[in-house]
Amino acid sequence: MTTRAFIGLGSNLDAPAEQLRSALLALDQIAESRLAGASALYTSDSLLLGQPRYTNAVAALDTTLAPLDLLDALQAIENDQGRVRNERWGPRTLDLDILLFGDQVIDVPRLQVPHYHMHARPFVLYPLAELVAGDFCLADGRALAQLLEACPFVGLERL
Ligand code: A4P
Ligand code: MG
Repeated sequence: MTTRAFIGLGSNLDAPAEQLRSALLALDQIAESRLAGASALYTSDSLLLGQPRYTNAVAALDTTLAPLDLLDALQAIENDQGRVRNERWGPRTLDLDILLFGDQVIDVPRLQVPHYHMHARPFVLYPLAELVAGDFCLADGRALAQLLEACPFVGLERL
């Protein structure tokens, strides 16, 4: 069965826009998966003081992989693009998060979906809104339109 997943992409090191463009090509190469769409790129300040500005985007990926197999594939792409995991939340060449996996709610040690905090992050919600219909709801029932209303387009720059 094919599931549409939404992937959040983020980078704040080593030419972030290029990192995201490479990552989009790599997403389309994942086994049993096809890139179905991608938002524009957006820049915004880091949530953490003192880190470089981030570039973010959201991609739609149609896949027949199981969620944890998709997570493995995403982490392999992060590693390929030079992701070094020192400190949690540290600056990174590439962060790939599974925002949504069809209408599934997943809560296992390695994977929580919908991605925590996505409902309050403009750099996730506005790019996601480019890829879905106006009445779109997250797997946990929250309406995207309401989340956008509560999360102003502040500090985001659409490239
Ligand atoms: N994991 C659990 N659920 C998921 C999921 N839905 N998708 C686990 C992906 N992974 C998930 O991830 C740590 C572990 O989370 C994984 O091994 C996986 O099993 P990580 O990517 O190594 O850690 P991280 O990215 O440092 O943590 P996290 O929580 O993803 O960081 P955030 O919350 O993404 O924060 N400011 C702007 N403007 N834009 C940004 O993108 N990002 C951060 C990082 C801070 N500030 C930012 C941005
Ligand atoms: Mg992450």
